Amino acid sequence: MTYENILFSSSGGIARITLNRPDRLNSFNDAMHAELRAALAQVKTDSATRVLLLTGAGRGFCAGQDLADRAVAPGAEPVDLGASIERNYRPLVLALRALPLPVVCAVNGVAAGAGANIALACDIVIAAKSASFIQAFSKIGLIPDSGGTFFLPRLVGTARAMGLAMLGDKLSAEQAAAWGLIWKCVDDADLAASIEAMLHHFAAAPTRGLAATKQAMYGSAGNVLEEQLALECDVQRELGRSEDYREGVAAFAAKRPARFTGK
Ligand code: T3D
Repeated sequence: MTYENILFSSSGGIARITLNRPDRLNSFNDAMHAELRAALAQVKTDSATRVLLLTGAGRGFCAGQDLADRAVAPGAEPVDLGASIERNYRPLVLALRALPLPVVCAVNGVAAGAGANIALACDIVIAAKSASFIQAFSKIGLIPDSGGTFFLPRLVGTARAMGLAMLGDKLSAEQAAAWGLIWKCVDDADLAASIEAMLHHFAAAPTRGLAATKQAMYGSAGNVLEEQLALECDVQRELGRSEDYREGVAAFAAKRPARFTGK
């Protein structure tokens, strides 16, 4: 597939996707969704890939749905937003969550609407100080989608989630980090270096264990303690048979850095 709305590359265990419609603040259209789906499928099937970066080109991260595609003539049939979510947003959130490797999101600028919640679907979110998060949906009569009504109350509590969702105010990256919405906020000049350090760390990390951490952590939302303890037991049993666990313990005993292969 040729990519026109995203940039996609992969090398050294690191896959990189850049949303690339900067003149529209990287808002989503159908073509960008299709390209994202194809790139994520490629990442999933490439066993050499051990971490994925998602970021945006230009001054924004992503402004959500391209509203130019939603302008309907007076009297015309409304756009079926449910169909759009079924086709595009729901599979995207689920694909990011299901990828068996860490997904790092570099929020380089404003993240609005579905753009904000796609960022929150990633495993580690680092934002530049000048970036912001806006649940813009309430301004156009919608609810936070792309997992917004799931992620927000869990990350920041119901009171803050309701304020963000109902007011649609801009939340600065610093405030987002202080509230626990994201992993951290860094000076704009430090974003690239912080992200590269994170990507190289994960490219040499025990990938299977990290994939299982995602599975267990996200699975906990639907479990009671007893079920979660059983899940931990099963997952740990499996990881105890991995090459990375053997290597980690051997490296600890030998007081040397571990050489994880992700197996
Ligand atoms: O529809 C479905 O399938 C259902 C799913 C919906 C999911 C959603 O995401 S709904 C929410 C959609 N997004 C928004 O409502 C956000 C709209 N954008 C904004 O509110 C503002 O642009 C921002 C707060 C994000 C940034 O403001 P600012 O002042 O920094 O930039 P700007 O001047 O507004 O935008 C720069 C350009 O990008 C501008 O184009 P121009 O005038 O230079 O030609 C603007 O029109 C364009 N742009 C920004 N966001 C969108 C957009 N164009 C199309 N769609 C956008 N979402």
